[in-house]
Amino acid sequence: MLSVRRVPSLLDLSVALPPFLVDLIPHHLPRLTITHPHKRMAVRLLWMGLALLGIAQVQAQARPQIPAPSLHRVPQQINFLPEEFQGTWYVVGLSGNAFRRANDAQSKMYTTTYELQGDNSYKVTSRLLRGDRCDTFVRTFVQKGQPGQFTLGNIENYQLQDYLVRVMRTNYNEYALVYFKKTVDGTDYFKITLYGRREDLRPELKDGFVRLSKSMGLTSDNIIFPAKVEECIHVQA
Ligand code: DBH
Repeated sequence: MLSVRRVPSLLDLSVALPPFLVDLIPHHLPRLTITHPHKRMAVRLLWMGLALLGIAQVQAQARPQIPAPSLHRVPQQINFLPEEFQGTWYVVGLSGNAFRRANDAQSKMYTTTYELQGDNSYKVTSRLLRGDRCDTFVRTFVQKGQPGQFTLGNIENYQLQDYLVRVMRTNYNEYALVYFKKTVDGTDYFKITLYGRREDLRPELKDGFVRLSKSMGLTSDNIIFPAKVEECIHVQA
């Protein structure tokens, strides 16, 4: 008798649960008349536990499920040549623990241009088509640690606790693989970009990028090949 009253109110809570949990909850259970007080309490605790699990799950989905790899597992290009790396790169591939193919399927190719400054930092300009407008985004990469590794200049102007860029592999005139890690509210987000000097790259290079991404714990669902665009992104030398 009591259970018929109370359990439905707990069930109402389950409206906020993700569908898979709602499906798991046996809706006929409240109809069973559990008369023993201890058993009623146990059932109530079970409902509450399920509700809390659901809330935890919803929160967890906002954060990346795949942790950033330990830095000693991230390769670094030896004898990095800052002058040679300059110029414009097309973002041919993009992977990371915040990317989902389902959500980012419409993502468009953009370019990032590296220009060495007097103090050896790079002025880094990204050019992209957003909606029907051209956007540019400028920041500074300052060398940190070995050549080919950088952090963000003026990081205090961004809502970031940490930012790291590491050129993993490049032949300078064709492709580059670059690792990025940012820390926001104590959470590490990482991404790998496959840069090309042109909008197209050899399939072997794309395959290598996919293998590298998977070796860092990512799945096919975290790997995107942005669609080619012609507007906004080309830069004359
Ligand atoms: O630079 C970034 O925006 C970035 C870096 C690391 C990013 O979007 C990400 C990981 O998801």
